[in-house]
Amino acid sequence: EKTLTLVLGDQLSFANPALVATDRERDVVLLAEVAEEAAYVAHNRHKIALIFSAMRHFRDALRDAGYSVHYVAYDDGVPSLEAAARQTLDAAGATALRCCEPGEARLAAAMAGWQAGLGVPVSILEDSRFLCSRDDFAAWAKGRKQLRMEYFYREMRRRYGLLLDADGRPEGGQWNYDAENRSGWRADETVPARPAAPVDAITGAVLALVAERFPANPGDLDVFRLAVTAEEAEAQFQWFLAHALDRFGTYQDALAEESPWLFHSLISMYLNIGLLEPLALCRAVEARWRAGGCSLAAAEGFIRQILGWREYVRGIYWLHMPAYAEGNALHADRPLPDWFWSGATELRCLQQALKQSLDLGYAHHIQRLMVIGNFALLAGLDVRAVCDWYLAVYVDAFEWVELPNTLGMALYGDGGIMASKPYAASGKYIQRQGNHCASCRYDVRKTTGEGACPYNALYWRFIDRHAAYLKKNARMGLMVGSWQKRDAAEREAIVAWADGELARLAPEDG
Ligand code: FAD
Ligand code: DLZ
Repeated sequence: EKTLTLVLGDQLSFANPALVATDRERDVVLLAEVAEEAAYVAHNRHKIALIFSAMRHFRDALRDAGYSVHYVAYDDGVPSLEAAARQTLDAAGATALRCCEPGEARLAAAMAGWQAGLGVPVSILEDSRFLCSRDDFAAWAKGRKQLRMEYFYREMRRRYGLLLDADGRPEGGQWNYDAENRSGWRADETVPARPAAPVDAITGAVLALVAERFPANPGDLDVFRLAVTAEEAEAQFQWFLAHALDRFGTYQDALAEESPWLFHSLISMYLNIGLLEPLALCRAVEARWRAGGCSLAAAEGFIRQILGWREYVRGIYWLHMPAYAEGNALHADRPLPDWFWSGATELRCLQQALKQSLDLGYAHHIQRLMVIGNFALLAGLDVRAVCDWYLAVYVDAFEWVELPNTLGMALYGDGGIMASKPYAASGKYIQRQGNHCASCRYDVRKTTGEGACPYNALYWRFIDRHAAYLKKNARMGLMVGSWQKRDAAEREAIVAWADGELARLAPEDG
């Protein structure tokens, strides 16, 4: 039976199970640029350009490999994936459709109606590009009172034999070297210049299209630098191995004035759309360590992110959706300030993190979690609006990975499924991790009064507001206790100052 294989814009890999099942002689492959996917949030223009260019390059790679490919370009004006599938089924005379499962519950729910809508059998295949299947994760989670990434990660290390000694014990005697991954940035090392990927004719045409069709979306296309093929993405990763991995270990949690990415790998978007493969990256990093090319803390830290966190958040997403998206444990509902869309704030750390997020579609983990996310948590910004912002702004954002990180880890909206305590911090943390405070108009040593760093008073206001809830958490109890022991007048003054700052920075009327 001639079958149409639909390949989504974040499934651009020959290991895509729907392609593996495709008969090159008989079947037809469809890739489609459609308004529905390009507009369900105001995606960063870098993200749209990355996906469209990578789709077009993958189309050519598929044709070179002997597949018959039907390609719908954005200007063909086909509104949705379902419409593109309908058209192509008819044109190709195909009588069935197959696709690898999508990474977002929104699209999975829509696809569940396709068989009836299209009038042909539709098979949705399990996404085999992850290292832990949804069923395996659910089996691991079953019966556990509390899920913790660390235990999942150890099992994954064992399962894939990564960083283990000959007796199956963790190399170096410890599973986790997180404590060695937390140095603050003091600008006393050089950040190596990072090569941009080349812009070829296909990417050039896509950049022109995106500039014209998405004029209001965030993203400065003049600085587009992303890889759009598996080979280019691999070259970016090889650069990271040779020039950044070792220092990545040390500065994983650092914040720097000098660089938007420090020693981070900048590969999440390639992994998420299928241009790189997670196990190969982990094995390459292990090999680099075994060859003496980086510290064990760097190799373990990197592998933990890919083998541990990335798989873990995906497991949490599918285990708890769709209810997960409704979580708002701390009842946060303050409107997202407009300056989230411009970066126009005088808080230096926040300004830099927002600006690079909007312009490049990239911020590293600590910027996402402890600068932007922390502000949103302390200010009580509306959970749904913040999640939509993250989904729109980052090049690597797909809901399966964005939502647990934002709603769960950053905002504690899931009430503790992802994180054992809210990641709330005062300006002191931001100062310790980097050098933004030195260039900031606010004074991180002050909690109240003109020029005081807003993170400080907002932090205590957060503790005050959620004291009853946080007291139940073993890891937050001490902080609540120390706050409540303070003089009542002092507490009142801090909360009053924080309320004023909040009204100024994030007014209730948006
Ligand atoms: P590196 O710091 O070099 O890390 C290596 C790789 O590890 C990343 O490429 C990524 O694939 C993986 N990784 C690291 N941390 C995580 C994590 N917490 N969850 C999943 N994978 C992880 N990541 C996304 O891919 N898409 C998102 O939409 C996304 N949204 C986030 C939202 C918030 C609020 C937070 C706190 C984190 C989010 N992350 C997201 C995770 C992480 O911040 C990014 O993966 C990382 O910053 C990407 O940059 P990098 O490739 O330079 O990563
Ligand atoms: C993100 C995205 C965008 C911007 N455009 C397309 C598109 O035109 N066609 C397509 O197949 N996929 C696109 N994507 C990726 C999808 O939104 C993604 O596959 C789903 O969100 C599921 O993860």
